[in-house]
Amino acid sequence: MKTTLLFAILTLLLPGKVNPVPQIVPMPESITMDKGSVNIAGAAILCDNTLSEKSTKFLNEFALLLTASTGKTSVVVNTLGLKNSIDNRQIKGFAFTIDGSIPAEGYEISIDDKFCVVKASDDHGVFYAIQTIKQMLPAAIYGNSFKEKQKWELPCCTIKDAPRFAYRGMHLDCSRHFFSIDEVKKYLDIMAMYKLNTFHWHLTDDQGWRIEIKKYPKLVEVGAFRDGTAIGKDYSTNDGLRYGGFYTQSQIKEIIEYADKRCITVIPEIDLPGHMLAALAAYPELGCTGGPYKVWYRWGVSDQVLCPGKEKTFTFLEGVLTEVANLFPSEYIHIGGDECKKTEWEKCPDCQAKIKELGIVADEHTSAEQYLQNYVTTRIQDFLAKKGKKVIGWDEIIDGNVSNSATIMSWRGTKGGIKAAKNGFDAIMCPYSHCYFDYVQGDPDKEPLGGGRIINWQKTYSFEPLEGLTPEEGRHILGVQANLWTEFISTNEHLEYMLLPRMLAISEVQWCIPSNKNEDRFRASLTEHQFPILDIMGYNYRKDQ
Ligand code: TNX
Repeated sequence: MKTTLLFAILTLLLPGKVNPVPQIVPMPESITMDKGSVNIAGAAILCDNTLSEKSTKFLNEFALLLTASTGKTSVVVNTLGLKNSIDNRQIKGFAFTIDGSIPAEGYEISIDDKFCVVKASDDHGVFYAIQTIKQMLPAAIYGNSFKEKQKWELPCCTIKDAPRFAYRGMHLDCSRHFFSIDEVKKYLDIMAMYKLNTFHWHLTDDQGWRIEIKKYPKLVEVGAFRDGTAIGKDYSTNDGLRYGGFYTQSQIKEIIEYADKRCITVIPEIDLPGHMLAALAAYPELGCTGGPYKVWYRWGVSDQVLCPGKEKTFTFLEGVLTEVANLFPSEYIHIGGDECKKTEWEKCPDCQAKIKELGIVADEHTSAEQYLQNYVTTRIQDFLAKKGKKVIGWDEIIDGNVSNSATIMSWRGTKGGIKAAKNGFDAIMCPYSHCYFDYVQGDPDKEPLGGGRIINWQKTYSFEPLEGLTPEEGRHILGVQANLWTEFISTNEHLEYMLLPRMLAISEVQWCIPSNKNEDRFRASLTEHQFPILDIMGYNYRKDQ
């Protein structure tokens, strides 16, 4: 009896311990830990009418998740007297409000023993605050089902957070291999959890055209299917199996809406004028030789590309891009531009006549055919500008002529992005040295099939996107993206393995200020908290650290 009393007195007198820093990825800008916690089982979710309909939906979903997990009902209560309700402390719970002084996509959370108060800049800020709160709860919250003995406590603390970069992208190649609508949705789910906000959807390439275009039905009838696929890395082989698939425009709309509900913008890519064999197989008259062409069964860079010497090529591209621009609400459309071989253009009478007509002359650095590609880019860019769209292109589009206001996606290292920024244009960094998730993550003999270079998460994590730039030039770097090409990836299980955990590493490159990055802290977070979350959510990932 005496000891119990002594123990009780001691507990009251001794100062409690400050909570450990929660294992959140990407790490917030600042976290100050306090003592104590609040149990959020059955907590009310208060908001005021500064919240948009979209943000209120986020809260409703959060309330459903809490109810399902804790077994006690949480509801959203819209209260004009938000401040009074919090000050009265009659109930415990959450309180959400919008505060325009917080930087875009940012939020502030302060948790004491009764309330978790969230101030957010905008819809993204509300959504990201919820993601952070979920990561502060036990991993079981991701199971979305009742856990009897689970404690649902949030540690008392103060968090201030906003992203370092506005563009936080993840790319997916659905041409080389086709991924179903459900698989794409699962991909978007994991992106949203780690605060990525742009999905770059690679929809066309030599090996398959994946987007329905009503004006050109053969693009999917013919272009979406190939008669076989090279086996592994031996391009001389062909498994002889018909392979393909495409997304209808209504499925595309479904994906755009699904992404939007997770604060993700979908940017479609129509890769031109190279990487177009699937379109040429459908409409051979758009090529220099007229074909015949076949949807490609192997990987690599084809000599067969669109013919810019023929006006009907532009009629075609404008028809395709009109439907694409109408379908996708994104500010940007990606027009590819990578790896366009010029072998056919050099021999093609139409291309050569076009070069003459345009008065193009080669110089010591740049061939006439390269300048012809600059002409294609500018012409398509002008066309899309009239539709209110800006363009993004792979860094090849500034080979030759840089006087082009397109946003450059720098993949052949960072030099393309640096060149763009130094010339006053915007760029997104996705160098193959750090951001190519088609490459293997370890010893190629032990890893599932992938590209030849080794990029483990540590390598991705070490990327500094503004290296080599002055602060002024750095402002032109909109952000960072990782690319997942799928030549060697035919199943969703393999796709997730290549994505994870490298996408978590890129999320810190995109979100965190450099001084907040810490490989040891990140590694501990992976093994102790993030991997259990991925397990609960049913993702496949590389476990070796
Ligand atoms: C280069 S990156 C490509 C893709 C390939 C990738 C394989 C880029 C713009 N083009 O067509 O899939 O390498 O790593």
